[in-house]
Amino acid sequence: MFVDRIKVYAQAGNGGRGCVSFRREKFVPKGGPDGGDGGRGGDVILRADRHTDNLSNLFYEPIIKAKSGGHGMGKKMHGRSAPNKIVKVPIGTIVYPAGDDQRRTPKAKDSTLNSEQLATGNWQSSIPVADLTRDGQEFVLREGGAGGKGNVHFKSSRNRAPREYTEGDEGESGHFLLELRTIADAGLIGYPNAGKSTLLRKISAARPKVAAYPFTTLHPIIGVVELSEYRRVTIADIPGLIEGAHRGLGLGHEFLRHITRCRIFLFVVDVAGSEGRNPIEDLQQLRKELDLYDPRLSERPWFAIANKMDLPGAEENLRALRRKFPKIEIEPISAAKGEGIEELKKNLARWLETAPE
Ligand SMILES: Nc1nc2c(ncn2[C@@H]2O[C@H](COP(=O)(O)OP(=O)(O)OP(=O)(O)O)[C@@H](O)[C@H]2O)c(=O)[nH]1
Ligand SMILES: [Mg+2]
Repeated sequence: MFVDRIKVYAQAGNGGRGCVSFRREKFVPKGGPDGGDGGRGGDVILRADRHTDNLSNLFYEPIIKAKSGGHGMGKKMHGRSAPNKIVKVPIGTIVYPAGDDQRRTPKAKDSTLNSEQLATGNWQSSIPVADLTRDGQEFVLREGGAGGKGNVHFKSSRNRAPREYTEGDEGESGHFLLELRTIADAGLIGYPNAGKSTLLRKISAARPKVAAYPFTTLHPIIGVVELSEYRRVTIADIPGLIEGAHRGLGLGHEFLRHITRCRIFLFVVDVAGSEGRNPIEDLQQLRKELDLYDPRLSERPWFAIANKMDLPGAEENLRALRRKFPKIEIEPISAAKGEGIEELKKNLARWLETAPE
C-alpha cells in the first residue's frame, strides 16, 4: 500500500512526578528530605529515512505516543527518562499542524522550510512547520514534559522536613497532517501507456510494473540514474495523466504534487500514436493539465521524449512534433528496444546542469 498523506495524533511523554522521601539511617534520628526528581517524558520525533518510501507505517499507527518519565525515588534518585519515540518518514515529508488542540504553537525555529522548496498544492494556505528534505534529518514533533521536583529541593531553614514536590510537566500533544512530496531531479509526465515506466526500467535499477493497459503505475516510483561514475540523478515516474486530471479525472491530480519538487519535467509521448492518439495533441494537453494544476509549474524547464520510435509512423510524427514545438528539445527513443537511451542520458546531464536548483 502506498500512503502519501495522513493525519496523525502525536502525544509526547509526561514528566515523572517528584518524590517525597526522608533519609532513614541508623543513628541519624531525623534524616533530611531525599526525594529525587521525576524523569523526562519522551519526545515524538520524525526522522527522514531514505529507505522509507511512503507513509504506510503511520496508516496502521496514526496515534504516535512516547512513554512517560519514571517517578523520582528516595535516596535522591532520579526517575528514568523515557526514550524518544522516533518515527521514520520518507524524504520529502512536509508537516502541517492540523488541529486546534495543540498545546503550543510551533516555534519559528522549528521550521526547516525553505519557501522555494515548497512549490505548490492544496495546502498553500496552511503553513507547514517542517519539511524533511535530507536523509537523517529530524524534527521534534512534540516535546516530552520535564520531570517534577522531589522534596529534596524544598528544604529551608524554616522547613526541615518538607512534604512538597511537583508533578512532572505534561507532554505536548496535537494533530498533524503529514504529506509526502517526492523529491527528484526530473519528473516523467505522460499519458497512460506512453512508456514512462519502460523508460525508467531502462535507465535505472527501479522496477516499476510495465503493461499494455492504462494506469499500470499506481503511485510514484523513484529511480536512480547513473550518469557517470560521479554523477547520479533521480527520476520520478508518476501515474499517467489524462485530460481533466487537474479536476481529478483518472488518477489525476492526486499525484501531480509529486512532481512539484522536480527541477525539470520530461514529457513522454507515444510518438507513433500507436493507440490512435496524436502526439502533438498529447503534448499540448499535458502542458495544459500542468498549467491548470498550477501555473507556476509551466515556467519550469521542460523537455520532450518521443517514445516508441520503433513503430511505423514515428519518424513522420516526430518531424511534425518538432515543427510544432521548434524551441523545445525533443529526444527520440525507443524505451522498449533501448534505443536513444545513451543520448538521452547525456542530454539529461546537460539539462540538469542548466536548470535552476
Ligand atoms: N513498441 C514499443 N512499445 C513500447 C515502448 N515503450 C513502452 N512500450 C509498451 O507500451 C506499453 C505501456 O508501457 P508502460 O511503460 O507501462 O507505460 P506507462 O507510461 O508507464 O503507463 P502507465 O503506468 O499506465 O501510465 C507496454 O506494453 C510497453 O511494452 C517502445 O519504445 N516501443
Ligand atoms: Mg507506468
